Amino acid sequence: MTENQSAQPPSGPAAIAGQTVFITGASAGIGAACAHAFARAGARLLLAARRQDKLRDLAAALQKEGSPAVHTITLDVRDAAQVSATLGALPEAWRAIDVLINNAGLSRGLDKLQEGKPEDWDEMIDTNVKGLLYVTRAVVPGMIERGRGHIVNLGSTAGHMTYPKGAVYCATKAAEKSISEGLRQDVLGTPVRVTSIDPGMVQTDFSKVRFRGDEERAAKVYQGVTPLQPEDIADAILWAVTRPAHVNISEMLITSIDQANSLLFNR
Ligand code: 8X3
Repeated sequence: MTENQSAQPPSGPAAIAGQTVFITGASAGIGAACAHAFARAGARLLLAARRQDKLRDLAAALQKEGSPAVHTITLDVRDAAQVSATLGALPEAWRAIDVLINNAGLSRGLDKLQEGKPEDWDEMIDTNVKGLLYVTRAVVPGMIERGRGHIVNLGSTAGHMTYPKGAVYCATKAAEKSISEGLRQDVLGTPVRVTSIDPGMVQTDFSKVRFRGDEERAAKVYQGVTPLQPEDIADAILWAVTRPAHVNISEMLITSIDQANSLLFNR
C-alpha cells in the first residue's frame, strides 16, 4: 500500500457505518430498498417523502435492521421554498449529510408528444429535474464546507436512449445525465463525489404510477421478462458509495439480462 492510500478513510461496506445518508422518495421502490441496504450497513438515515405514514413504518423496521438512527421528514421536492426551509431547519444532528441519494422521481403517461398532457409534463419536469436541482443546491455547499460528501443521482436507460411516447420522461433523465456531468465538473477540486445510477426496467410501482393506478396495464410492462428488482439497484448504489475516497464511479448503466437498451427486450 502506498503512503497516499494508507491515509485514506476505510472503504468497503463497513465504511458507511455511522455515516448520514439522505434519501429522497424513500417511502417505496428503489428509495426504500436503499434505506434497507444502508440500514443493514449501519448508516444513519435521513428519509424524505411526501407520505409520512409510510416513512414511519419504514423507520421502525430500519432500526431493527441495524441503522443507529433514523429521522424522517415530509418533503415535496417540487416545492423550492419547502426544500430550502425544511433542509435549512434540520435538527443539528442531521445537518452533516455524507451521502445524498436523489431518488425522488416518476413518470406520468405514455403518449405521443402531440397528444401529451401538459400537466403530466409539469409533474415529471418539476420532480425529476427541478426537484433534484433544489435538493442538490441545498445539500452540496455543506458537503464542500465539511470536505466530504457523495451525491448519487438516479438516472435511467431512458436518459441514454429515447423511446416512443416517452419523450418528456426520457428528456428528464437526459437532463439528470447532464446535471450529473455538470455537477461533477463544478465540484472538481473538492472531495465531493458524483455518481449517476442509470437503471433499465425495475419492478416497482413505477408503471402503476405512470398509468395512474391501472394495475393491469402496469403488470403488462413486466410480462415475459425478468426485470431488475429495487434491491439490485440499492446494491449498486451501496457499492458505488463505499469505494475508496479517491475513486469516483461516474455512471452505472444497469439492465436486466432481458433488456439490451430502452427499446430492445427479450420477451
Ligand atoms: C425507467 C426505465 O425504460 O421504464 O427509468 O423508462 S423505463
